[in-house]
Amino acid sequence: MKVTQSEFVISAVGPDQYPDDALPEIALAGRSNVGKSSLINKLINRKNLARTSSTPGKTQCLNYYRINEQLYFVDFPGYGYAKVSKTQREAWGKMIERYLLERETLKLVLLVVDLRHPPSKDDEMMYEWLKHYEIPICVVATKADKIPRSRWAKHAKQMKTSLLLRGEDTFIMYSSETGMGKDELWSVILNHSKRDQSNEDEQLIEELGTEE
Ligand SMILES: Nc1nc2c(ncn2[C@@H]2O[C@H](COP(=O)(O)OP(=O)(O)O)[C@@H](O)[C@H]2O)c(=O)[nH]1
Ligand SMILES: [Mg+2]
Repeated sequence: MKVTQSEFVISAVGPDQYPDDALPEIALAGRSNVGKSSLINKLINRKNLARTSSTPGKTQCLNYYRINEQLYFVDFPGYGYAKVSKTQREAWGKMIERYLLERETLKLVLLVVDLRHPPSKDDEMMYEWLKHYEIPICVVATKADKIPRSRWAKHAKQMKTSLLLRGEDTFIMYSSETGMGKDELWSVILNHSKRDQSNEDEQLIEELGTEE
């Protein structure tokens, strides 16, 4: 994927601020500090567009990045940050839940986890939540460069087993340092952003047809 244009659009606090141009959206969920911003930067070859956060957990917004006038990356606020109050946590949950339930342009969630460690309880809950809503998921296990190649397979297996990863969901080992997994991830993203579009077009044509 050749990224010729990428820009930060908005830190949205609610639905009325989400873009309304109906481009496909790829959301990123994961623990604070897991490497979501770095993942986006590596994908689009920008050093610092998605700022690698200095104060994790602080942002309670959905950060929108538009890529090639073709799709959006939507960076969720990281979960599992200890210093966040219960009220903030609940507000986070409500915003994310509403987005996941109502956002028609959402095509795929990248669940970003740390390949070095087993998934956290929050990772497991997020995965089950997404399954419950029948949202397509790609699990991206990042920071692969931080463990030796000889242990990749073992860590991957442990991650998949602990998450109870279903066969329909892709699992990708990734590194924002080396670019490992980047091409594979782009192909999953593009595949999902195109998916349903033709179905939706057909549906629209059908609906228009019945109106006459
Ligand atoms: N070695 C290595 N470090 C990473 C990788 N991804 C992120 N990091 C580091 O992990 C820290 C948190 O990354 P960031 O992207 O800000 O995480 P976010 O809070 O999920 O957005 C930063 O210091 C990054 O440089 C990776 O793939 N490899
Ligand atoms: Mg970040």
